[in-house]
Order: sequence, then C-alpha cells, then structure tokens
Amino acid sequence: MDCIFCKIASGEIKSSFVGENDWFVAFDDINPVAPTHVLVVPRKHVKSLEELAKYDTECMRSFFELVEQIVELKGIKTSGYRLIVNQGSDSGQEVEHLHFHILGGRKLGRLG
Ligand code: IU
Repeated sequence: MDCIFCKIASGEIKSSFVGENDWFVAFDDINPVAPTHVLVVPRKHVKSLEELAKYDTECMRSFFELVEQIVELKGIKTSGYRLIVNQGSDSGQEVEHLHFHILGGRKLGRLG
C-alpha cells in the first residue's frame, strides 16, 4: 500500500519517533504550526475514527497513555495543549491514514 504514514510507522521511511507503543507511533510534524506539533499515528492503516473505535479498549488506553507521555516529554502538560483529528474534506485532511495532532507551546487561539 502506498501510504506515507504506513511507511513511517513501519520504519521503511526513516523518522525519529518521540514515542511509540504496540498500537501507535508518534513523530514531529514536518511542517509544524506550533512549537510542539506531534502526530500520533496508528501502526495499522486505519482510515477513520470509526474504524479505530472497532479496536479493543487496550488500544484506546494505549493511545491516551502515549499522549500523556508525549506532553510530559515536550513539557506542555501543565501549560496545555490541543488534540485534533482532521477527518474528511471539510476538515482539510491531507493524509488518509488517521492521525492525531498534538499542538502546544503557545497560545493556540479559538477554534473556528
Ligand atoms: P492533515 O490532518 O491530514 O491535514 O495533516 C497532515 C499532516 O501531516 C500535516 O501537518 C503535515 O505537515 C504532516 N506530514 C508529516 O509530518 N510528514 C509527512 O511526510 C507528510 C505530512 I506527507
């Protein structure tokens, strides 16, 4: 499958992970929009939140544990951060492999 995030997750494309577990890998976004901009990506080619929700609760727990590790590592746990998923064309989603953006390190402004 020609999916860049599958290739990053499998190590076929070299990337420096800022965190990983059995279900997810996390790496710095190549085009950051905040001082901290990390992507958390399922190792499997999951396309949507609905598809991810079919996996077991261990997967969900591992996701939130990894987010916690990353915000601690990046020093934004106390100051705060935003967790975003773009899904579908109205959201501006560019990569079809589901990914969660963690943004922080500056005032992020209102959504809208
Ligand atoms: P979006 O939610 O699909 O719009 O976000 C895709 C993100 O993936 C975007 O912030 C890109 O900068 C980022 N990205 C990346 O970090 N590495 C890549 O090789 C590619 C995109 I392609």
